[in-house]
Amino acid sequence: MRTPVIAGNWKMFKTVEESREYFRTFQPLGQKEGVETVLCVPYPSLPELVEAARETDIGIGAQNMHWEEEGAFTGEVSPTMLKGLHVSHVIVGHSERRTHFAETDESVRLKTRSALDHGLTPIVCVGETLEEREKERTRDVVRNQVVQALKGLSSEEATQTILAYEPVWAIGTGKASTAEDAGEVIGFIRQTVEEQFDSRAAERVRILYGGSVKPANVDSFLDIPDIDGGLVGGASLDPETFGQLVSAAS
Ligand code: G2H
Repeated sequence: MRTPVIAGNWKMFKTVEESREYFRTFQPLGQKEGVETVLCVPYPSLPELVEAARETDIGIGAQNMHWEEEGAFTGEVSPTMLKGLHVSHVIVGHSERRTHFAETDESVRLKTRSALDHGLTPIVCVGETLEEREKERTRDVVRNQVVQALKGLSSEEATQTILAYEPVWAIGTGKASTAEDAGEVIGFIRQTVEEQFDSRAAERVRILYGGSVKPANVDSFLDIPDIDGGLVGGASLDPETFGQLVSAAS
């Protein structure tokens, strides 16, 4: 009943020219029956890729945004600007932003609210650090991040978000969580959504796993019923590899 999502997060990689080149190869590979494919790319590549993806089912997303529509916020990009480009998705609260750019639960909440208000699908990232996992705080940390991010939304709005569980220790390290561990935390996130909203929201909201997803391990994640797809960094940078991940979900 939930359409799987395979979302690429290019992070700070690829010039506009490289993005154009990538998309030429990726376009036929990225459109598969029954899968929602999204590419979240650096701001400069957005106009080019939105245009290239116009006649396709591939969504083009940003990796961050400010929550205000405009203002004196040097270096920031607003939801109105993204919407004006026909961007469909935006990653919110990625751990790299929480760690390196002082993103807080409150800014994540404001961005999630604002994305929905502007018709953008927020991909809201949560996940514990290695230290938190070792102290057995995973559930507390993840529950708190989910509850704070979705605070104030209606049940229907909660279903319009995409959540991504990305254990920080598995990001870009090549060391993925086991599918069982990821499935357990994602099941717990679904339960948290049920407690915060209702069972309908819990059944409908898509929850992805992120952290060193690659062709060799993607099936193990997709086999877990609670896991609705992946948020993919490194393995999304090559169009053929990323195409394999989309195929795996179809
Ligand atoms: C986690 C993920 C993409 P990678 O950050 O969001 O990156 O797949 O490289 O671990």
